[in-house]
Amino acid sequence: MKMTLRWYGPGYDTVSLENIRQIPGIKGVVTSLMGKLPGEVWTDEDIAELQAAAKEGGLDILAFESINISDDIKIGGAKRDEHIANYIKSLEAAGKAGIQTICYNFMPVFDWTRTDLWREREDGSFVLAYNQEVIDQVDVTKLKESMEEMSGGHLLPGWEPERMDRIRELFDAYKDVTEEDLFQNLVYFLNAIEDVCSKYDIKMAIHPDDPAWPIFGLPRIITNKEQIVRLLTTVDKPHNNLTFCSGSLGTNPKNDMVEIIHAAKGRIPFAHLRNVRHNSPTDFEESAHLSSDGSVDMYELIKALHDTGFDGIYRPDHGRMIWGEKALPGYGLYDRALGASYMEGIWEALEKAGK
Ligand code: DNO
Repeated sequence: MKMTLRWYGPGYDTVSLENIRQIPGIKGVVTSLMGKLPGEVWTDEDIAELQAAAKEGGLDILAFESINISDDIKIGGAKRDEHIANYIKSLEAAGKAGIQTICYNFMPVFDWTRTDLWREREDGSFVLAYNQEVIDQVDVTKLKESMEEMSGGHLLPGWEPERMDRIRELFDAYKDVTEEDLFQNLVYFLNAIEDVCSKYDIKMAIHPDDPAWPIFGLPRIITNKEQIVRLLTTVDKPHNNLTFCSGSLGTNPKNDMVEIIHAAKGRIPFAHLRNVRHNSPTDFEESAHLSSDGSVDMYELIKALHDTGFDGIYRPDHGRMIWGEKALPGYGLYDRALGASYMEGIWEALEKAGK
């Protein structure tokens, strides 16, 4: 099991590799080519440059998070096969560079969604939060503006401005796409990339939808155990795997995440661990990692990973903004470092107790 931190790469991240490297137990970073649009090819040169930048900071890249999937692939649109061919080229380049874990998601239009990126807690820390009542009142045509306002001018990962500019067009394109269509398009994509994945032993690790239910009337298909098991069994191949994310699956208190880890045993090459505190049936916030601060029992989750022989990479995922830090929402240094140490402590205790 290898502890990592997400690093957004040169020019994007406020956290330096120098600092990341000093977190005890860190084995590498997970990163992405932030300037690439979904559907574009990642070349050998692009990847070599990113690897060199990480190396210069003394760290290896252990996974790509994410090589994003275009909406044409998700919708089954006119450019689907062209974009899949490009994706295969990107995987070829990743495989050649020795990067074998690829995190991605299949959420329509946008990645994870929060309504508040700077909610102040009692102790003066700031956290990401979600309130369904706010979402229900959002005018999707003004989503770009509201997100810019909420993110305090930071570029929010997963909400590329290019995508936001096409928001109306994208909503139209998804009008007739059902959950089943989306699922079948995911299966089509996974089957199409199987060869290149086998060639380089690449593990595709789908990230769950966040929050774990449909929003803005768009279909969502990776929200619970049944859907995850269906995907893993429909494409029952070594390249089809899950990024287990406690922050995403944990948004829905009905998800039994220990059960999900057991159901996906052997198919979790990557884990994102963060805690969620449910304040009401329609409101949650991202708390500190500690079990006592949130609604998720982190010990039970890490124990389930340990019990199922997890030997992939994991990361503390989002953290609170503390000690006056200013960083990308969720991606400061300090609280993620605390989270990483806490998890390493649980893992060490589990290892020693098992002996
Ligand atoms: C949130 C992240 C997600 C994740 C993507 C994977 O901070 O966990 O943005 O990287 O959903 O494609």
